[in-house]
Amino acid sequence: MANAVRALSMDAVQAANSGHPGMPMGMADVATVLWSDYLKFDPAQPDWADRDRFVLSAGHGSMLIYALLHLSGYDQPTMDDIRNFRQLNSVCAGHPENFLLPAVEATTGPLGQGLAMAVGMAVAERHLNAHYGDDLVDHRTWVIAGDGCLMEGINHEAIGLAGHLKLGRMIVLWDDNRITIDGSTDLSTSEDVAARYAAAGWHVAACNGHDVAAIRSAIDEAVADERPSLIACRTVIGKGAPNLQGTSKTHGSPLGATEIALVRETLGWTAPAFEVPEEIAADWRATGERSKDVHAAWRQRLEASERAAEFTARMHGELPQLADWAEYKAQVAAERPKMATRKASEAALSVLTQTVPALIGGSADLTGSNNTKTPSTTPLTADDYAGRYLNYGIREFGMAAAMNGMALHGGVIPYGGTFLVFSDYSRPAIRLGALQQARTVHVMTHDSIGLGEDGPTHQPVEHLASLRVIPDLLVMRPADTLETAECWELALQQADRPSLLALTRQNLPAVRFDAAENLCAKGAYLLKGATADRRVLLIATGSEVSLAIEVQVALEAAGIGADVVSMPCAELFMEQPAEYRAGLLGGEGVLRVSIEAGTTFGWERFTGLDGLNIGIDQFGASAPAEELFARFGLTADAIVPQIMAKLG
Ligand SMILES: Cc1ncc(C[n+]2csc(CCOP(=O)(O)OP(=O)(O)O)c2C)c(N)n1
Ligand SMILES: [Mg+2]
Repeated sequence: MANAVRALSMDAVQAANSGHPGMPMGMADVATVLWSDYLKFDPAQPDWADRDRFVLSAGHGSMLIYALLHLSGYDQPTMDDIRNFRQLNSVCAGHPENFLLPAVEATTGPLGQGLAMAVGMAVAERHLNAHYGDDLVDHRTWVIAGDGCLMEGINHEAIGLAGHLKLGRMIVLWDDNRITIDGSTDLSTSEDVAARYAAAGWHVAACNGHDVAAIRSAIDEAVADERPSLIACRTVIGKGAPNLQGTSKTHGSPLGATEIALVRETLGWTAPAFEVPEEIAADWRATGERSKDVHAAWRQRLEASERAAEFTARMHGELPQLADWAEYKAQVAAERPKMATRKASEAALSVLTQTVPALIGGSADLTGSNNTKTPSTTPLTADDYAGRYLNYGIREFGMAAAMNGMALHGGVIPYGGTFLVFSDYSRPAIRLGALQQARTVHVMTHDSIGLGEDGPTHQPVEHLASLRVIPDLLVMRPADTLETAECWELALQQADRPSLLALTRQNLPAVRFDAAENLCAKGAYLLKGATADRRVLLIATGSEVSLAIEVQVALEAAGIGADVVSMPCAELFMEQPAEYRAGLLGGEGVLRVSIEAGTTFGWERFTGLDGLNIGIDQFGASAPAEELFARFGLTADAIVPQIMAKLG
């Protein structure tokens, strides 16, 4: 059975003339044992809520999962898909993509992130178990990881979190082949990986990854242990290739026709490429039948459960009716609070976390600054998985990756906070979340020089622009308490993409007084129209919207009409019909001015090349916020003359 995986892998890579045969050939035995004896799965229903989660963290070995899925009886990938490995429109992409194959739990390829996402899946599993019981939620999270996944920095964050939370149902099978692309791992590491995992509170076992009995006993040990487990599976990369196995040559290139013929001889594998002898195919199909009864029994329990509808809706990511929400927004509109948007976020979350039990909050050790904790979100700990607030520790990347894993698991909607400037630390996971269509909400506070005294290390300048370039990520920068509420509502409604809220440390005056319609949904809207003949269009975001209003007042006093457009979310604006966009921003001879306390990069697309872009194209400085806004020219006094000069 393992040789079927080897043959499909080497033949698909050969046909594509690109890919990674070494890892699937090396881990074929371990994976076959996992599929045959342990993994709880039903190919007839890839999205069965209580299936075990399997994450191929070493995503370059994608042929391993494609072979396993095909052989065990999933509808997809078909053998034709495998023949078209790595070709345009094949579901068998170079690296496994969760949006192409239903049974691929996570998109992997950036080493280390798969394992870190699996931590989030294991958190979601325990959390839902605490709420719905063993009858409905009781599964494991399995990971296959390579040397690279363990070497990446994120591994430290991920296993630290998993060990601390005692995620005993998570088991990592480490492809301990001591080879990476450059050659032997001796070239680059002397680390005692087992000791490191043990120090993080993990159970560590080892086995010969080509000895079925040894693999079984190591997995049995891991299953029995209460801690998360790492199993070091000693393997030979490219196992079965007589001249190349054990070398980095098998890592990422086709073996070549000659070597492939020798593999067939060595393994006694006589079937032609992309054919599996019926006897072996039948054994593989039987692995896919293994959990049928377990699945049927689970389905009966679900049907008998009073909470079946609620559980199913939640696993499908449906939002409940937002109780008290309209009242909350109306109250904000009436009260017009002067408030930092991070506080406004907390206020919105207090209402939302009460009505949306799926929301799980957290922060990378900045809870008091990110304002992410609410009365409804008690701590989620190893002693109480039912809690809804994760103290992620100072692990921004690990947090964002775990949030992706939670979202992909389903049943929970994670949000997590840090300072906007540290989005640099979590960015690879923000990107992978967007690619994977995962609903997460990144709460990024202290979103400009407005944070003041902490200085340029803590003051984001280029971050808004750099985050806006990530496809399928909504970057939202609300201007006041009401816009913050609207942005939160929108973020929750994005079933298949992440959002990032950029929020201020400093207080902001209210600028919106009517809650009847969620205007942020349009991405940008006319906040305050010109009274005099319109010659200027001011476009601002977040804390600079109230500044734009000051500028408008000064211009109007000088007889120059100016519109103020609030643009909390450029991405949503770009999704509006062309007429709406042109209606809002268009107009012959109107000077368009952007105002944002960050780099001006990219604003030309809304102001045109002959517009005016007010921003900060340099690093900030350490001082009280008000002095910084003056120092960097973000005051009406500094901006109005520039507009006058430009108007001529
Ligand atoms: C973050 C990241 N950096 C680099 C790469 C490129 N890369 C892919 S596989 C690999 C080597 C990984 O070694 P190992 O995990 O031991 O895989 P093996 O060679 O054993 O299959 C590298 C550097 C990547 N995919 N992700
Ligand atoms: Mg390796």
